[in-house]
Amino acid sequence: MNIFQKIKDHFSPKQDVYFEGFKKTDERFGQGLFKLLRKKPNLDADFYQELNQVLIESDVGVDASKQILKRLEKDVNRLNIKTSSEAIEQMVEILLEYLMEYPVILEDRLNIILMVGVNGSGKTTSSAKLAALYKAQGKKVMLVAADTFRAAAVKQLQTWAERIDVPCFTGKENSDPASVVVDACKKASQEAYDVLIIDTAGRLQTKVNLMQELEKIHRVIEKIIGYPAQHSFLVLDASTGQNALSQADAFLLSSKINAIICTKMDGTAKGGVIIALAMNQKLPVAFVGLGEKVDDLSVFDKELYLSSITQGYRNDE
Ligand SMILES: Nc1nc2c(ncn2[C@@H]2O[C@H](COP(=O)(O)OP(=O)(O)OP(=O)(O)O)[C@@H](O)[C@H]2O)c(=O)[nH]1
Ligand SMILES: [Mg+2]
Repeated sequence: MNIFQKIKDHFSPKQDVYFEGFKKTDERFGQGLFKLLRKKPNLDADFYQELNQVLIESDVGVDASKQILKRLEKDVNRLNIKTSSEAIEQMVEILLEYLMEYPVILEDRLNIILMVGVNGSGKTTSSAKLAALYKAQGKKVMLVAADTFRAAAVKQLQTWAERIDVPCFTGKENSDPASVVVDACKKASQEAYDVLIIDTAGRLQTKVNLMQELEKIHRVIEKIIGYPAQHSFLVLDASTGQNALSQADAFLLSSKINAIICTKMDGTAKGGVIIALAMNQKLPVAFVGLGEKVDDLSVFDKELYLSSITQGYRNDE
């Protein structure tokens, strides 16, 4: 079956939300592929050069683009591919292979989700969106304001918590974030919560002491509840493009990260950064932020992602 048919037939109730959220990336990627096919129906050296351009313009990045093209040229020979349209199909097959999902499986005990990332990446908003998602699944959820540096940060999470009707655990202003986490873990264990979502302060990946603080948070969680936090999510703002890759490198070096939450997809054409993160950092994506509203956080679905960013190509098939 044609890869485009395969990703089109992959049913998901989130299709409309994805198509709308990834519209800007599609304008670069999908429409870029469409123009490329028109211009270069024959498979020659120029085709690869221009395909490279489309990938780079969509923020797939230089290294990942190079890897994709190298693999594509091999496949073209191996599969005796003759036309540009077949080559584009094969490239989408390759992307599907490289992309990684992260299905969050909740355990039958307290589940701890830790949200980390640089300032303004979308940690607080995504924490609230996640809380709403698990609440809707019937889980007993609590938010934890471990961003104790700014009173406004605590207030922001509390406001969200009230809106979605989920309890929010807070500590004293300027108290040690790890001590707030300790108290929250104790309460969550005693009161049989299913999910604890810990919102942490934004931290520059270059600040050693702030990165050590994350380690301390991990340590106290394990000490109090007897096992490590199950899910540690690095929240990355997709509109920072290639900068998101260096953030990921630094966080991976000094902290445990299971997967990414890639936010603000709706406002950027740089959605190809997900491909770069999968290929360079081998990081799966758990959720994507597709807007500012509470239900604008969706589980990452790689077929649907590829389908969304190739609308401009497929619509004119
Ligand atoms: N359009 C859009 N905006 C988003 C998304 N996620 C977050 N935002 C916006 O990004 C801004 C920053 O979000 P926050 O959740 O406060 O970011 P943060 O990481 O908690 O920031 P700090 O706590 O200051 O480090 C807010 O205005 C959010 O509404 C998204 O997926 N799409
Ligand atoms: Mg915040």
